Amino acid sequence: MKKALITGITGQDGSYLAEFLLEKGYEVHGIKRRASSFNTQRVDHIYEDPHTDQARFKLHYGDLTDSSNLTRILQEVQPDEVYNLGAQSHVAVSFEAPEYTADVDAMGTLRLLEAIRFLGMEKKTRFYQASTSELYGLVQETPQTETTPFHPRSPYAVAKMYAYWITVNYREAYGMYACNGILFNHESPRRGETFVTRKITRGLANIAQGLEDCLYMGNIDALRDWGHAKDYVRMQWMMLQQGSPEDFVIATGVQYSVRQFIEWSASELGIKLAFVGTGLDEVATVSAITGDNAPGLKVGDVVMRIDPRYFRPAEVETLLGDPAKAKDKLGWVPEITVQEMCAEMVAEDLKASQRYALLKEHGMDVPVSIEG
Ligand code: NDP
Ligand code: GDR
Repeated sequence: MKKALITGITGQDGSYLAEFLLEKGYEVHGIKRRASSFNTQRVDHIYEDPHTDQARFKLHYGDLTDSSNLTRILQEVQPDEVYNLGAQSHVAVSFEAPEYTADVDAMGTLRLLEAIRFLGMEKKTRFYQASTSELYGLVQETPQTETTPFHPRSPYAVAKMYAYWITVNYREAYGMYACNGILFNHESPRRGETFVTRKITRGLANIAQGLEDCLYMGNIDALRDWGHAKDYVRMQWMMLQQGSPEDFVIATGVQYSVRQFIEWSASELGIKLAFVGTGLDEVATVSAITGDNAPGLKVGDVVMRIDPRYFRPAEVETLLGDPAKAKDKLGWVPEITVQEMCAEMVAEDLKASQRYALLKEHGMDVPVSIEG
């Protein structure tokens, strides 16, 4: 039975990858951080009682800032494959906490690679690094491929650039099977609540149910190439099954704006929006309501305003990936479109909002605030 170790198993990708690998028959080990409250919601459904001998899903306490801990876990687990998905992954937050972001995202990757080498596992253990389209930042060519030059635009992207190159370096210097997946934005109902897609689907669902008044957004003209996390974790695994290690761009090859994502999400809720004004004064108002998913709204209500607090000190305006290499060499193509993904996310968030609305009706407090 193959063994995999996943850092960031409690995150969006970690949870889908763990499911995927369990289905493939792997024993899956994950590193979770100690927190003062439960932080395993995304993997609770695949939790197995560790007291039984058959358990194939195992969690270990750890942190990418702690090399002795990483070394001990690697020695204990002896994984065939390591997926380094753990990171301070929020671009805007990286401007607030740049040093911590570098420690986890850059140095954390080095700590893992060095621990594999130190333990003499560099010929046995394959390594996947969660690299990112943020490396392209101020883009030098469109669409972006494996050879497009990098120009990172945030402390997050700069830290990820170190992680990218140290992965390449360990491959070249020590013959490690180590590769980078340069993944473009990917989302799902499990996406963190402060990333833009989930902020929109969750926020609009709450507004439709009368739980909140308005969605406050930053740069809604930003363009992204969005895919579904389920499609992207499949590719993470495929990259580690080849004859030799290589880096791949994973993207859909289609680009939309944040504004379009807002329109689709509203439309899934049976709301038509009109965008009025420009710049900081732009708002989105309800121009029509069809169906009964928006009892909290009427025509003319303002559901979105611009708040400059969500602007970034340096923005990545546009990203569009070319996944041709992944298709040609690995036969990978994304199966879920961004519109299907948006519909799935809205449906899930609407269910939660409807439950909260019911609780509120009965006098209970509900968690609806959105920052991010
Ligand atoms: P999430 O933010 O959902 O998950 C990040 C994971 O990393 C969580 O499990 C988190 O733990 C863990 N983590 C954070 N800090 C530490 C630390 N100090 N030590 C150990 N673990 C830590 O990210 P995604 O699942 O969306 O992304 C997975 C990876 O892919 C990340 O590295 C991200 O930067 C990268 N990436 C993501 C893309 C995307 O569009 N989703 C695109 C390209 C790259 P906790 O749950 O306790 O917070
Ligand atoms: P990104 O994702 O920065 O691309 O990083 P995010 O969803 O946070 O932003 C996408 C774009 O939307 C704009 N935006 C807003 N973003 C947020 N979060 N909140 C807002 O209110 C808002 N308004 C507009 C942003 O400015 C940006 O242009 C994600 C993360 O998952 C990274 O870890 C990963 O590496 C990259 O995707 C690829």
